[in-house]
Amino acid sequence: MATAGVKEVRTPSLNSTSEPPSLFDGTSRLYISYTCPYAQRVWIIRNYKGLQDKIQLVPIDLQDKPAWYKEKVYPQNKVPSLEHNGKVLGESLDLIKYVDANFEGPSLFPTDPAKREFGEQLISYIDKMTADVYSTFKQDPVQQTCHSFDYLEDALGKFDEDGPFFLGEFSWVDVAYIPFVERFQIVFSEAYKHDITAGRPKLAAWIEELDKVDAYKQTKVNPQEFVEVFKKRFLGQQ
Ligand SMILES: N[C@@H](CCC(=O)N[C@@H](CS)C(=O)NCC(=O)O)C(=O)O
Repeated sequence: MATAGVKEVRTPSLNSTSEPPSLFDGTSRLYISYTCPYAQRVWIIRNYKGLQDKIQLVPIDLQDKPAWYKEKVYPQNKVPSLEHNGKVLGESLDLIKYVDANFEGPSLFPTDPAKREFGEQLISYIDKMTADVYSTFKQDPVQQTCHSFDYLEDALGKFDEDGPFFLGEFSWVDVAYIPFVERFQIVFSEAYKHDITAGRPKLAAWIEELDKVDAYKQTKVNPQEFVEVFKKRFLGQQ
């Protein structure tokens, strides 16, 4: 098992010139991209459960994808996908549940029914929250995203007596949100000179605590690389 604190070496992404791995040979593989927030969710879970030796990471270059990925691995042609027991499964939120249920290691789903219910409620909001934030980028993001970040600040108050995470303890809800909040924090700071945690002490503390979780730390996006991708994709700059 990779030791906590030791940085996992990031192997180069596979592109259109790369050979496929020996598919369906019994190895479990998680296909990701180093910049994809959806893939990052499953990567964090894999690390947190200590599955570095059980689930091999296969990084894909999304700008120059290998044809075999769509043809032989995952016809939807997106990351993440997980090759396990002769099948390939996708969709990051489903994969979080699948890895939690089908592999060894600590569970990220609390047993307390009130926490389970609140967790589902927070997850049901996540696609709207991220879409709302992305939709403001060509307008006035600092003003227009206040309610989205305030929602997170309020949510972090619900179980704060148990800890700084959404359900008190670290859970799948934190894993689902942090890749997006990480990117928003970078973009707001770099492109709009705005700190999304200003006036939001719980959000600030949440990010600070997550930064201490090695399973997450290992997966963080390279900020410069992400800003470049963001400018091209969301602001139409070359
Ligand atoms: N709903 C999917 C979304 C996955 C997704 O959109 N992944 C993006 C990368 S972040 C992708 O693979 N897009 C295809 C491409 O860029 O070619 C999930 O939660 O897993």
